Amino acid sequence: MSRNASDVLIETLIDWGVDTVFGLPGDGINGIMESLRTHQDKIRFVQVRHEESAAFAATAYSKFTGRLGVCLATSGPGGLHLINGLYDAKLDGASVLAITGHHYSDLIDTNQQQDVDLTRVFEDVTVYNTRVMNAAHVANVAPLACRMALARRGVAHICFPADLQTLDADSGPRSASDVKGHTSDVYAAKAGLPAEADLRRAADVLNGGSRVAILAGQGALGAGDVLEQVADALKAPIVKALLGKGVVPDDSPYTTGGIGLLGTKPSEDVLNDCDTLLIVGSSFPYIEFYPKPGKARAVQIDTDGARIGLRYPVEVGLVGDARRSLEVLLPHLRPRVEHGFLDDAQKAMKDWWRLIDERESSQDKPMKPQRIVAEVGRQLRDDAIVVSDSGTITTWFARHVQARRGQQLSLSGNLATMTCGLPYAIGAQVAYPERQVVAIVGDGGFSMLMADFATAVKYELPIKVVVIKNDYLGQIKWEQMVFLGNPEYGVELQPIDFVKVAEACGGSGISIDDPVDCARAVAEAFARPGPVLIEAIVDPLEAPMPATVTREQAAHFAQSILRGQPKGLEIARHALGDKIREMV
Ligand SMILES: Cc1ncc(C[n+]2csc(CCOP(=O)(O)OP(=O)(O)O)c2C)c(N)n1
Ligand SMILES: [Mg+2]
Repeated sequence: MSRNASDVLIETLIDWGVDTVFGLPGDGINGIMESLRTHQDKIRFVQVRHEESAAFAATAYSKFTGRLGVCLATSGPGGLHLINGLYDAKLDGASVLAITGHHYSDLIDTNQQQDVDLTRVFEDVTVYNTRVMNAAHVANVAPLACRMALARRGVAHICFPADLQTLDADSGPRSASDVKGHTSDVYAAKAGLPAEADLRRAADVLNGGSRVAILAGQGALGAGDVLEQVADALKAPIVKALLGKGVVPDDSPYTTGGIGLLGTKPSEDVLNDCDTLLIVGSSFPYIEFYPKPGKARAVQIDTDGARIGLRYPVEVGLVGDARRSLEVLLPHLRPRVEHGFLDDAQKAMKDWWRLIDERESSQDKPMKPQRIVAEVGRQLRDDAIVVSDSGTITTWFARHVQARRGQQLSLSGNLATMTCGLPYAIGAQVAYPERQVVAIVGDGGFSMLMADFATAVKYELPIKVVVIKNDYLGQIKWEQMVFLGNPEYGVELQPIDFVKVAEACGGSGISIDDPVDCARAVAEAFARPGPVLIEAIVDPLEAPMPATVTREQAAHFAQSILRGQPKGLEIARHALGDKIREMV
C-alpha cells in the first residue's frame, strides 16, 4: 500500500517519539484520522469532548514528561477551540504541536464554509506556524515543527488542507532543490552551560552577600538536590514561585514555601529583607514581591537569555540549564559560616505552619476548603501528580498541599486560566498510567469542560478529581470586594450536583460536607478503581487571605460592605483578619 501525505506526518510523529495525539475528529482532518487508525499500534488517539481539553492535555503531557505534546483539531471551529490551551503552553513554555485541518486547498480564502485561516489566527501563539502546500512539503515541515516546539519550548502549528491529506506521498510536484530525504528526525538539546567568566562574577556577588535568598521557579524542577546544596552553602532560604512548587519538598529545611498573594509570610519577609538574590529558573510575574530594585544584588540563572533581567535588575546572568549551572556554580561558592538569615526564616516557618495547621484542622461547618484540600494532600502517594486550576482553589492548593519528593505539581501558571485542571489530569495520566493523578479544581472551572470526565471513563484513566464546591466564582467575588471596594456581582453559580455528573459520565463520585468525614471519604475515593470525583461542599465565605493584608485592601473590603456586600458583616466577623475587623 502506498503512503499518503498524512502517513508521512504520522510516521514523522512516531519517529519523534510521540505516542499520543489528543483531539476530536472533523471533516477537515479525516485523512489524518485514517492514518492514525492505520498506525494505532504505534500511536494512540485520545478523543476528548472539547478541543480546548486536547490542547491542555497536550500541554500537561509536555510539562510532566518534558516531551512533545500533540493535539489535533479540525478546520474552523475545531482549531479555534484549541486556542486557550495553546496560549497556556506558550506562556508556561510547554512544547506542543497543534495539527489542524482546512477545507480544500483550491477554495481557501473564497468564503467557503469553515474558511478560517488558522495560520493567521495562530500567528501570535506559535513559534512555528505553517500550512501544508503539497504532499512533498509534509516531509520537510513536520520534523521542523517537532524540533521547533522542543527547541523553543513553545507551540508549533501545522495546518493541513483536507484534499492534500490523502495525496500520494511519492508522486506529485517536487522542486529540484527539494532533495528527497534531506531532513532528519534527530533532536539535540543545548548543553546548557554558562560561561566560566560569568560563573566567577556570579560567585563573587553571592559570596559577598550576608542575607542571601533564592527564588526558584519551574526552570529549577529536577534540580532540587543541587539547589539545596547551594542553599546550604549560602545559608539561603529558598522561596518557591508557584510553578516551582515541586522544586524542593515543602518540608525541606531550606524552603519558606510559596510567594505572592497565595504565598507565605516568611517568603515575603525573606525577599524583603535579603541583600542578595539568586533567581533560578523563574520569571515569577508579581514584581511587587521582589526586593525593591537596587536593594539586593542579584544573579539569575535561566535557559533563555531573553529572560535575564526581566523582573529584577540582576548584575550577572547565567544562561544555562538550572541543574548543570548550579552544579558548576557550587564549587565557586564559599560555604558561609554565619546562618542567622536562614535560622530566622526557619523560625518564622514554624509559626507559619502553626497557623496553617490551625486552619486545616477546623471542624467548623460549613466545612473550610483548607480542611479538605489538606486531607487530600496528606493522603497523596509519593509518586502523585497533582494539578490545580485558577480560583481560590489555587491558594488552597498552594498553601495546603505539602509537596513531597517524587511528586510533580502544576497548573496554568502564567495564563492562569480556569478549567485546565481536568484535562491536565487526563494528559498526566495518559503519560503515566501507573502514577496517582489528582486534580484539585473549583466548581466554576470544572463545569467549563466537565464533559471530559467521560474521556477519563472511556480510556479507563483512574484520575481523582476533587471539586471544591462553593457555588461561586469565588476568586472574583473576593477581588471585586478587596481590589475595588465593590459588592459582589455576577459571581454566584447555579449549583450543580457533581456526583450525578460523574455518574452520568459513567464514573463515580462521593459528596462530603462534614469535616469529620474528610479523611474517610478521601481514602475511599483514592482506593476506588477508575475515575472518581470528590464533591467537597465548602464554606463560600472563606476568603483566600494574602499573608499580609494591606490597609488599602482592608479599606476596600470595608467599603464593599458599606456598599451592600451580602453577608458582609458575617464575612468580616468570621473569616477575615483583625485589620479588616478594625475598619468595619
Ligand atoms: C477561562 C477563564 N475565565 C475567567 C477567568 C477569571 N477567573 C479567575 S478565577 C475565577 C473564578 C474561579 O471559580 P471556581 O473555579 O469556582 O473557583 P473558586 O474561585 O470558587 O475557588 C475566574 C472567573 C480565568 N482566569 N480564566
Ligand atoms: Mg467556586
